[in-house]
Amino acid sequence: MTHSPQTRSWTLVRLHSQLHPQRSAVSIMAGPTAASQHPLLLPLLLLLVLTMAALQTSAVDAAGMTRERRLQLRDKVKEQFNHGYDNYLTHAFPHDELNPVTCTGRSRDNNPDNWNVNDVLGNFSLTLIDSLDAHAIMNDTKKFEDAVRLVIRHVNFDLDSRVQVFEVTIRVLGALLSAHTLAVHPTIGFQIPWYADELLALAQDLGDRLMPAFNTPTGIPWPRVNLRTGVLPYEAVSTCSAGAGTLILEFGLLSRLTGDPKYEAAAKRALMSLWERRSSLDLIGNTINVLDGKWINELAGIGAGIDSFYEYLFKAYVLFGETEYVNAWDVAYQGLIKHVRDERGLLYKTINMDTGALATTWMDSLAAFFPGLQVLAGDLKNAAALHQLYFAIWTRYSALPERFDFNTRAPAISSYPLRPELIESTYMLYQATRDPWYLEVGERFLNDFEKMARVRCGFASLADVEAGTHDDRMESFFLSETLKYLYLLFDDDNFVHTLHDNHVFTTEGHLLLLPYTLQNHQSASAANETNTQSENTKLNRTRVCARYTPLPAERRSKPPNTKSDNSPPVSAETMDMIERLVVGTGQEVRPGLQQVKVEPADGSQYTPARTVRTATGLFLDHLAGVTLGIADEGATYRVKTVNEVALSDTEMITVPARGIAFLGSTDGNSAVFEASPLIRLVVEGLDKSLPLALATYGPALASGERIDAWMVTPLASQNERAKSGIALGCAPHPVDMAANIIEGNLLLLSRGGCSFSEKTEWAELAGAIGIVVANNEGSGIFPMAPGENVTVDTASIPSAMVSAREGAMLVQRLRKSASGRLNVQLLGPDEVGDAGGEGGVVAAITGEALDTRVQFAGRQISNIRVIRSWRRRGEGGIGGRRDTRGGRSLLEPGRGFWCMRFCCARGPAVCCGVVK
Ligand code: DMJ
Repeated sequence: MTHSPQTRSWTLVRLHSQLHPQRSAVSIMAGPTAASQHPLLLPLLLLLVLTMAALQTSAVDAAGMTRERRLQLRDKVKEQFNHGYDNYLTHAFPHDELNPVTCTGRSRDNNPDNWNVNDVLGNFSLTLIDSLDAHAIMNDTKKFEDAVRLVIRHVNFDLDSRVQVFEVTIRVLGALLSAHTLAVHPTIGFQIPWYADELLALAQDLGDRLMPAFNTPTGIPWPRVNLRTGVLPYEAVSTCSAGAGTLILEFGLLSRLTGDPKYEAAAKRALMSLWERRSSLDLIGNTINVLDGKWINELAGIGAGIDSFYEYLFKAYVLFGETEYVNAWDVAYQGLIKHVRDERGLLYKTINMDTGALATTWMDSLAAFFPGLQVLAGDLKNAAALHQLYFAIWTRYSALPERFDFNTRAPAISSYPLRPELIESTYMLYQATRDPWYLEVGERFLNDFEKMARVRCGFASLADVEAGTHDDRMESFFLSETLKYLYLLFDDDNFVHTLHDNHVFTTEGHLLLLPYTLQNHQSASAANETNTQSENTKLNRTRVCARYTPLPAERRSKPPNTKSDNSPPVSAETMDMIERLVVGTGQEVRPGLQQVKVEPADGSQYTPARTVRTATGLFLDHLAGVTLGIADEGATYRVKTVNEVALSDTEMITVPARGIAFLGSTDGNSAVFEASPLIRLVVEGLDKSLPLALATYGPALASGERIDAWMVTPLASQNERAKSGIALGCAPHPVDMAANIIEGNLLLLSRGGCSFSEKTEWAELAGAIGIVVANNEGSGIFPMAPGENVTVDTASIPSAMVSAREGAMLVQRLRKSASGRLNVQLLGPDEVGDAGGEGGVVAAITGEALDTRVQFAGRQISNIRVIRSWRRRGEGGIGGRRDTRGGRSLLEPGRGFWCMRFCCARGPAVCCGVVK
């Protein structure tokens, strides 16, 4: 496709003429020469211009929202911003974040498993920095200058903080660069007279501290660095695509502003290195190994873990004007439209990057940014439809659940940390279409923030959108992004809308400017841009300004019709589909929408199985892959089918009581399940044994089998730095530690940082005889499954999980032990028979007695029998070789959502619930 510099975005032209109707009219209608030749022409023109301007104004008014109302809403957003920001300064600064309910500050806690906090909070007054450019955008010159001064006085990055490269880049580096360009820009209006590039110096210092992350064979950065010491020796090798591919805007601008090309070169290499590893469907996966460049998680889509990779691929072109970005984007976008967007044109699915097979049935709230990106790329039609889908979910909860399951039409994760994505897309769509509908949508957001989230000292994240409960946390992006976009939506006259410099909003909502004057600092990569692309894909750039040139007219979709009746700008048919996707009709599947929990007995360590509705039946999602078709029999429901196997009236099915069950489509007549058994850990000095869930990979322990061992752990180390890395066990253990501590012993590790099978692999290499992984949430345990890319089970040491609580207790005991080790025994599972009651709903099980009942809509399901299964060493089964071809948990196309691709080997110890 050709990108011509002459082509102008209709968005920009339209926006321009709306903001300056007089100027457009004069220049189009007649130049000064014509006017001087006809004495009457000037007054006539003036009259015409005034009439047009008046018409334009009243048209906007008639379209739904007066200018006065817009300004009221804009000012209300500013009041909301000040409520959050002022309270942060009063109650939280210099901490990183504000706890708005208790009016206190929040800092990192150095617990490596608490990544949601410690990836982001570096002890550098995050909220102060992240908000910097918002003051300017909200036209608060004083607050902007005060905040710049405060940052210069207080912020220093020489910190012993292990943080995520991505988070610090987008929230901190981006904010510093944005504020720097605003503080020096001669015409925008926020120049600070005393300012002497201090923010740029801070940005460069921070950039230098992040640079060690790029030191990998692939150029794909390590996900985390310690700001003082660089990459820790035990850093996890896996990074998500968004983490590695969302750096080019900030690092690129840092290079352009400092004149040092190394930052841009590193970030560009990372982005392109990911892109080079795309599949034949032109999709990238979710998680990749930074050392060998192999995909760890092959799930493709536009949600969590991938989202902003696409954003930066395109926006790098917008800011820098280099064609290789837009050429890659073109291919990437086609890949998404072809494979990820479903045939209805509405859902953007999560699929396997190689096969295209559907992998999950959820949509992430993070993906609500995508319509904004589609606007920028000129695809308004798709943008409007996807935005509408997300807004329909919003209207159900007055918020956007973190994850929404389009099969159950219910939140899969119910929290809402006041994210900006949907507001950002609304702003972009309004800028592009001027459809007043989007202003109404914005007003709804504003009111819902007030109603759902406003508390005494700020705005609180929602812990549960259905219950309306709060988390005592205000993430920095609420000020830096969410409210910024909402303000911009209502502020037609904002300077951003008439900027002449290359500019772009980063994924954290920071305004990055690349003024013309800096354009001569062409990047090394731009200078070397090869001529390998065909002629028609190259941008005909000018020397002065390689400005973003949107898709040519023939590639752009038509803008949705502007409405004046406050109805959504998508077709009735699309609205119908949205209605069905978000709330369901209740007709497709009976018996209704209710979710069911399969509760374990009190004291059980197991997470309850959850029965959720699918398009054609019930899905036992904790027992992965088992779908039940059920019939309504009045007082009870009866199982009619299990996956694709039909049941006759006299037949019943069996499901394992707990753990993950795998369904193989063996011969069409049987369903094969496996549930991992509970084994036990006897610990010296403890009067009762601890239950452990054996992993689904590695050798099993036979019933009655006993392994005597010493348990050791890096978790008990007093050295915090060593502890955080080693405790995860996601990299080779140091030779001396392996030889002196691990070899011959049972290793206790902490959950997180990499896949379970990676932990097992490194432990095995260090000579451990087995691993116990302490869960990091709640008191539950579950059978650990291998990483997504593990197709052959090679682990020869057993792995098992202990609950977080009992793991912590073990660490305490290990700390107190003079030798640093504990005498333990691992015991195989008790011998337990198939204790299901004949034809009973669900039987109690002897031994670990789970009085599990499967109910739906308050009624029991009549012919499920729950059995207990176990494995024995050497008897094949799941512990043997397996054929996953493309990974577990992937769903086959054409066979419905519920048909798992996983196929376990046959073996007498693998429990087969024989249907016939
Ligand atoms: C922000 O930090 C950025 O928008 C990022 O790209 C995704 N997550 C948050 C907001 O949801």
